Amino acid sequence: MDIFQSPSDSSIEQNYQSAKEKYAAFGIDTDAAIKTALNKPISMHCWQVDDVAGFENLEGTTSGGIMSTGSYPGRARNIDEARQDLEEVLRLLPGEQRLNLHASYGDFSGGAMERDLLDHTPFVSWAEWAKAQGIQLDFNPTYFGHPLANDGYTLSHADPGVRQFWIDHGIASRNVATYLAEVQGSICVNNHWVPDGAKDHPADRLGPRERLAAALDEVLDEAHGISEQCVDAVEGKLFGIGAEDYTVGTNDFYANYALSREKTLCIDLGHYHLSESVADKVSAHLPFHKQLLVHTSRPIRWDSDHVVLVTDEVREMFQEVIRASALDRAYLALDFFDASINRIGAYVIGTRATRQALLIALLEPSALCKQLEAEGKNAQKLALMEHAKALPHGAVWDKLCLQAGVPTGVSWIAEMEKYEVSVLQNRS
Ligand code: RNT
Ligand code: ZN
Repeated sequence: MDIFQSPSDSSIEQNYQSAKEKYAAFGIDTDAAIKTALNKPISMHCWQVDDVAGFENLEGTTSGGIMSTGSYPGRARNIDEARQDLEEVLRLLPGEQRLNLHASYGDFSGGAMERDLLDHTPFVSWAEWAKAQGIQLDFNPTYFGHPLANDGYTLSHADPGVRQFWIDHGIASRNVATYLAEVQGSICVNNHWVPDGAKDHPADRLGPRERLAAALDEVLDEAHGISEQCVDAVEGKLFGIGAEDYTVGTNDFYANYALSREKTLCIDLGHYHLSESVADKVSAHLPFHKQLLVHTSRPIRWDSDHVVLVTDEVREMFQEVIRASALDRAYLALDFFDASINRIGAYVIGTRATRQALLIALLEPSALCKQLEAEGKNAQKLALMEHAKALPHGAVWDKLCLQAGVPTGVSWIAEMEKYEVSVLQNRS
């Protein structure tokens, strides 16, 4: 028996009809949930494809406190291999996808380009590729993996020369994002994550934070003539490897920064204390922030960027977005990197899990739960929430995949294995 076989279309339809009735009993329209889940763009990160290496070939650089571990064969070694792999991944995913590029992933076949002097030309071939794939692009300045980032500080560096280099890179990244937005005729989210921090007890914690705020103000200055189509986001975190004691851009820092500058706040599921509910932050920020960017990731014991699964944390995050009717105020992106398993599989598992968690949230009878709560029927509400966990969302997910014309169930695994033999194993 082939365990990776697809269930038959008719059995998927049959199970779906029965699931549809079960959900309808609680006022949930499963067809509408599928449509919403399919139409919501998820911005896939480019950096799982090659373990966050990029295409600049810079020697002697540090990682910026993030680390991809593992040595599974088949890493994409250049831009052609990266695109080939991403195309394979896209074939296996249901729904609207975008791609999140880092500045270090430019097409530098026309020559190397320093980051402070970066222009849109290394991204012309990406824009063409994306158009051919029917997807749109997002962007990230790369404030790490560079000799001028090796001592742990970039935009908050005490040396004005180093700081200026990174300010110029930030401005350059906005120009690239604006270019991408123009050619694709839609917004381009430009996410600024800065690794700056210290291993141990800096005597001055304020100075770098003041410098980071001032440097970001220069990067984000509208005087640079950036169109509204470049949606700048800022991403905080708790710590990095080698920056265990002090991170300049913490979550508090950026919540204040984004709010006061009217920028988008990025919430990464791996960037908080493990016992904190990241989902609960959604409704804490929504009364103040117009929109949020969500990086789905999965921390295990630390910010380990494991492949996203349908965990309680991810489900609850989307539940909170849906309960708050805020899906149109949330940009969704992925952020994980695992070099210990087939990378195509990593992408498909993590991206499918993100969309599946969104679907599950859309299937929650949240209107009914809110109504019961308003009537003071809290035991009834709790019981319904518990019951909803066991409703047949898997049958709705299978229907979603069928409707999207992509492999259903685990049948995509056979595709991954075929690709591994025909493509990945030829990379030594
Ligand atoms: C790092 C941040 C950031 C990066 C990418 C590569 O902790 O999460 O988003 O993972 O920019
Ligand atoms: Zn992130």
